[in-house]
Amino acid sequence: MVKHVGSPVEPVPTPAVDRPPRDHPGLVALARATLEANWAQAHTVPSRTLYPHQWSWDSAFIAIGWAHLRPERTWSELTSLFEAQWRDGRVPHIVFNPAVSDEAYFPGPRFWGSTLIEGAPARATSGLVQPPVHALAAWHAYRRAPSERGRAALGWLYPRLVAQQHYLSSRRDLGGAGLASIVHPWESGLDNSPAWDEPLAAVPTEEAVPGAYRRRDIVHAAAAHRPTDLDYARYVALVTAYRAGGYRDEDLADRHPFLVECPLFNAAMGAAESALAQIAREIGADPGPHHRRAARITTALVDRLYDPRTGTFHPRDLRTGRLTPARTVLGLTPVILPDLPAEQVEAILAEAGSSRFGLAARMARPLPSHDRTAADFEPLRYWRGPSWMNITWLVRYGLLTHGHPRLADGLATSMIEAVATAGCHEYFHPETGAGLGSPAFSWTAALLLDLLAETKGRALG
Ligand code: 9WN
Repeated sequence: MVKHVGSPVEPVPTPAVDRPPRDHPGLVALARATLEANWAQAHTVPSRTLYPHQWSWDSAFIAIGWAHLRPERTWSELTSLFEAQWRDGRVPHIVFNPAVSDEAYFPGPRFWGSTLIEGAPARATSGLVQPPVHALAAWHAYRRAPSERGRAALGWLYPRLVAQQHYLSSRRDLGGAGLASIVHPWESGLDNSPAWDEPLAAVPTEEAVPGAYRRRDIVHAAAAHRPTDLDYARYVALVTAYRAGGYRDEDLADRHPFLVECPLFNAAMGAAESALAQIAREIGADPGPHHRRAARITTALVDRLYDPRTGTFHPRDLRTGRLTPARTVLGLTPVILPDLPAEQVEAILAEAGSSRFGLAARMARPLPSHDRTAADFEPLRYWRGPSWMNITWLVRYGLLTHGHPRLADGLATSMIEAVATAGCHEYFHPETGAGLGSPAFSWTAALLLDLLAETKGRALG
């Protein structure tokens, strides 16, 4: 079996991935070594080569992993991220490390120009956001390792998490129906998903100057696995448009070429309210408003993004008013909502259990990011087919929430097997389980620890 495809060996000390351990203690040691090697003072980089700064939703997942090893780092990870929160409440999707050169990642701090924007922090950041999984992660990590330090950190985080929700549910409710819109595929976290093909195709690239920027991702990963140059031109055009308006959201509905309501993003926003209700109770605040907001978001998500004809959830393109047609793994993610109605839970189980995604108590292959039977399914390309640990973890979390432990176990086993065979890769071939992308990826290691703790290594037989 191929161990890792098309990505060079990391130039920093990383755990060996040639022969990953197949036993529980060995896998814990691999995950620990991966996270330790990616730790950078107060946060963890997703990958030393591809992503040498702090990423927003990565830090949420990574915080869960640290709860199993060094709980104080859980709180350091989340605190350092929220210290870069903007005055309007947005939590930037990248917080740049000033010690790393501007050229190490594209688009770097100079391109974003955040420090020129009023209300942005002194530390350079991007101007976009990512799925708000932080409240859920903070609560989950706290329950894994409760402590006084943890409770104090929850107290510090709580108003900031509330401000993050407020930003998303007010300034980003561009459709006016109670859901947040994303303004860039990078905000979805599933950047290159076929879900964005339609809305992205409408983004003009005429102003893109050939050679004006140099992609860094394809220095570290195989170009055939990454988004195309045309996709990048559109990504850059979207950032340029948002930046030109000072990253203001007020009149985006009139001028921005990409506005989409994403099922995962909004499911995360709803699940965040449920987690905030738990956090509020723990720190002596009122959980009531959070329960009410969670219920409103779930209702809006079902009304706006569930298609009874396909029996799954789809993103809504606000430019056309239509749901985008691809059946991607995004459609399964509303299962993380604790109050999702039984009809939609059943629909998700049917979609997940179909030949498109292959969910079962015993899974021969890991969960793909896109419909296996689709003509545009690409097993090697970023988010267009490969299996990812964080999505597997989220869907599994939802299955447990809705009382399906055997299916949840099936998902965990398939992913643990993939890591035991290939190492802590960024993503995995959905048919063979071969490792792809960065070979020492932080959220894979972090969530592996969480899965191992819950399954006690059962997956390894
Ligand atoms: C752009 C860091 C991030 C993840 C995203 C993943 C990828 C960046 C990129 O890496 O996105 O934000 O350069 O491709 O798609 O989910 O947070 O791991």
